Amino acid sequence: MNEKVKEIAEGIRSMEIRGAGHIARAAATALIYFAESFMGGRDEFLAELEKVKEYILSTRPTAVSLRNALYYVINRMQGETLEEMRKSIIANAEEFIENSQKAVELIGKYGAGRIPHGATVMTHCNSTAALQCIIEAHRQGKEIEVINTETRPWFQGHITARTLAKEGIPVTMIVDSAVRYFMRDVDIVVVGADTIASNGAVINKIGTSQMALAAHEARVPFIVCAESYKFSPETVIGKLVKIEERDPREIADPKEFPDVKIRNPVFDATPPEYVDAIVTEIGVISPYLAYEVIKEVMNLGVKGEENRH
Ligand code: RUB
Repeated sequence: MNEKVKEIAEGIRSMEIRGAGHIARAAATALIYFAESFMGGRDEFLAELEKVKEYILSTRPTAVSLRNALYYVINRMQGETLEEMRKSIIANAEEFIENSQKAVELIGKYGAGRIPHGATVMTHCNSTAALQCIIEAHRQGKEIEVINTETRPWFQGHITARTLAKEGIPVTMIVDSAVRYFMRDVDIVVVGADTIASNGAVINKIGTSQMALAAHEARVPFIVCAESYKFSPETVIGKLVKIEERDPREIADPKEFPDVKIRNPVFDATPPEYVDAIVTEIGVISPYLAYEVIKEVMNLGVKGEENRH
């Protein structure tokens, strides 16, 4: 396996590269490295491409962005000769990366419109798309402040808090279990997503669904920011989103807890009834329109051969 591809794949597995958008762009970048450096014949190229795809797919199971990025690049491949195919993979990957960056910018603009002047915003984990909305609202001159969770066990909230503080946005970091306690001070919740199912359920960092429940109870709007490639075509045919469960040692040393089972699921599903809107680059939609996004953007049944199985 190409060294650069390995480096990226293992970076995703070990969470050095993390967050659904970053993972997707990294997967596309890995395909560029693969295509650029491949030495061999046309048939070997196709066989090796399949192996690279499977290898990258194995790194993290929940974020559909990874899968959609790989399929975007590979399913659109054109050409008969090795050189044509190589060029096509590189062009498709560059197109995916560019589109995904533009999508985040647009989401920022649309999402910022939802954040009122003077609002206290709550967020969870570290989402580029959610942060883009919050930062854009601040840049538009809205006086906002943020309450963010530390996000155990990986503490992605530390990145979020530092990013917001650097932007000059007042930010208060809390433990994950303090979400309901603080919800009374919150005007809007803005989070990201790893995957959106066809019924509008949002799969995001563990704890997101508790935040949604607390927001629902306090009648606080709950907004999800997600590029269209985070919508899962597979869920249309009833496939469930696999929730990644990571090594328990990320939480505590099992040796210090003999006879105790430690579990570490890292994502959860928030049902659509707790989601007020999903901000995509296509526009702001109700979670109940998730299927329409999948139909429009993923060309279900045309390019999505793999999704039928
Ligand atoms: C990250 C996470 C983020 C989404 C969206 O989990 O749950 O909220 O991936 O992020 P992890 P983005 O740290 O386990 O990858 O908006 O950057 O795509």
